[in-house]
Amino acid sequence: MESVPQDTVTRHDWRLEEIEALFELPFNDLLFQAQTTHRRHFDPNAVQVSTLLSVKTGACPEDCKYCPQSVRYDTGLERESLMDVDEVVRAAERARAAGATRFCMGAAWRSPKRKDLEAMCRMVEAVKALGMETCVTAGMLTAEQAQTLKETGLDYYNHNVDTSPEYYDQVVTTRTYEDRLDTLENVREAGLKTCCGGIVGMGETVRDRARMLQVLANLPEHPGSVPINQLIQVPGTPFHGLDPVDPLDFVRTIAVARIIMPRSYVRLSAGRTEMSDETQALCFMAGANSIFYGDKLLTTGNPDADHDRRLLERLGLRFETVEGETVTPPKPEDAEAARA
Ligand code: SAM
Ligand code: DTB
Ligand code: SF4
Repeated sequence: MESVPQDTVTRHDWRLEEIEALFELPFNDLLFQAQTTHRRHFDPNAVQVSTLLSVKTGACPEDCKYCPQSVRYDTGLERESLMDVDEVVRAAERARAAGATRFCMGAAWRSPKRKDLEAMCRMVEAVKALGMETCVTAGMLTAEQAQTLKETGLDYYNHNVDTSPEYYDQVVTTRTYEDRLDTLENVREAGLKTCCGGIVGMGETVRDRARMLQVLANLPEHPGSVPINQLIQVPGTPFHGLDPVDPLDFVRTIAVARIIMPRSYVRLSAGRTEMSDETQALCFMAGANSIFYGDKLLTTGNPDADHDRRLLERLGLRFETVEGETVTPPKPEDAEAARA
């Protein structure tokens, strides 16, 4: 078997066999290596906290087989037009009072039209003015669109590769893997930070997971944030009814992401409502250091903020501030008081 390097630095030349060898390690060895890597670069007891808001919901023309927002699947989702800036700001204020440092605005588009992008820019400016980090996910971007968002003050753009290049056509047919990589390049070239990850549990093999992580780690820059989502199976989507992921395999994916992208924030993303507290604890142990916080993701549920606060408290984990310090998550009554 391949020997696995113990002292990993930031590399962009990961070979598939090396990554597969990490996946094959005994669980304890893998977690030890991931935790050791994590401690070298991060406060092991700090978690970066982002809150999501769907600013334009449903009726998306793309056919992503996991997504409740595709117009092609009957998921019973009500479509909603683009939100007003004021409404977005109120949601961001609530998220900030609850302790989130980053506000991620999602729009169900293939790519934004001119007036859509202008509206998103107004949202970014207004949320930025609250002192929060901003993130947008709105589909494919041209170089000019990425530049416009950068000039508005946007910090992160989220665009996931979702899976391996080999499995991609089983997941999405309306745009190519190359399209995704092109948008990521446009985002990077504009000087925006990238948030880029994928989904586990769409029927892919362990090799596909390794390939997906290889693509991410071998990008010219490691993404600033790497969201690892567990598929949320939404009735009406083609991927509803697939076999669930073994929780330990999910933890392994987090651990490998941590080892090969040692300085990125690895986000334990969608799917936490289906995970036990113990599985989530293992994910943090494996090097996850970011979560989506708040009762909703984009259109589906997320654990209650109350539950998350208790979980983090039980684990001795604290929220990271924008300045890189850590704080105890504000209690709802404190958050209420901060709003008043
Ligand atoms: N339309 C934009 C796009 O595709 O880039 C932005 C929004 S899209 C909902 C953002 C990401 O959420 C997807 O790339 C996918 O990785 C993740 N996602 C969507 N539906 C999901 C589901 N049911 N389970 C897990 N992750 C999901
Ligand atoms: C990411 O990787 N996961 C988030 C965020 N980036 C935009 C979205 C998860 C969406 C889950 C399904 C839903 O709520 O619609
Ligand atoms: Fe549209 Fe994004 Fe959902 Fe795909 S993942 S259907 S592009 S909203």
